[in-house]
Amino acid sequence: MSRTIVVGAAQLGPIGRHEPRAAVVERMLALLREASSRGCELVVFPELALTTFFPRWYFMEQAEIDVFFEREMPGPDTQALFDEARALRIGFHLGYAELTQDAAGQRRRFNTAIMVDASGRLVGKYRKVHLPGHREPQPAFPFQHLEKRYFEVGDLGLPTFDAFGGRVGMCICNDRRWPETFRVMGLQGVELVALGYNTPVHYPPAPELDRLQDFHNHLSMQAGAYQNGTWVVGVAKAGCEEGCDLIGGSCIIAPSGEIIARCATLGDELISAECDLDRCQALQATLFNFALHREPQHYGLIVERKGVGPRLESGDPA
Ligand code: CDV
Repeated sequence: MSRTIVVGAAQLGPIGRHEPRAAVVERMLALLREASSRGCELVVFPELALTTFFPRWYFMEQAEIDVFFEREMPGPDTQALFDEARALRIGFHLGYAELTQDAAGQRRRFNTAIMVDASGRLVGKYRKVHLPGHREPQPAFPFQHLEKRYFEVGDLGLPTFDAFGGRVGMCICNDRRWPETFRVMGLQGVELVALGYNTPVHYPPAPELDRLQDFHNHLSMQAGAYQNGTWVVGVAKAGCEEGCDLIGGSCIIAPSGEIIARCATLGDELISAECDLDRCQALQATLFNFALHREPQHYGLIVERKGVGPRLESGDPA
């Protein structure tokens, strides 16, 4: 039986600070319908897809921050997305800011992504683990990146889910730069990783890297795909958003590490590709047969140490 799924990457152009959720959802519905006309079975939307990328501003009042968060999913504005996707028999991946509240009234905030299948069933949820940026405002920077202030580190690990006839995983934006992200999913036999991103062209702590933003985006995702023999679907929120330029370059990457479809604009744009999940075996069963070739007894530092420490003493090889 064929395990080929047609996947759409639904890049979004900029979203204004005061653009209503309902207007954004309308844009997403247009992409969803186009995906349907192309036979897509899964559509991937970006990180924090429903609003502008609000961590670029320092807000003093929690209430100002919370307007960007979803208290329920689906909620009043997102229900239409769920309804249309189910009617079109398309699954989707959606990034959003999640606000939870427990019985004691304790509130928690996460940078979250969900995967929903063609029947509207929630396949899985992921909360971003690698939060970039800073906790305190940086007055010298032209814009802020306050993810460390506004979100908690995700508490769900890096799980995978059986859906769409294969094993799927999720990560979010900065997660893609860390090989650990892909390897933890690779060790679960992941066959398709969906991820969204908001990546400014300008990186204030090291502006000499600005010219390489597109390169590093693809480098990270292509390496993650190849080294774990998995499909990767990376989707941007792109363009000039509230004066901040965000890279595009949304793409679908084969397990070989090759980009097989790529957005050409910085606006709302859908690309699609046929993803044969059986192609993962060409790497997962050979060069990257982990059970055969990994040597984890030599990888202890990866989990024992967080930052750089003293060098390892090796035995005298002579
Ligand atoms: N949203 C992000 O996680 N953005 C980071 C930027 C700040 C470097 C990224 O890794 O693309």
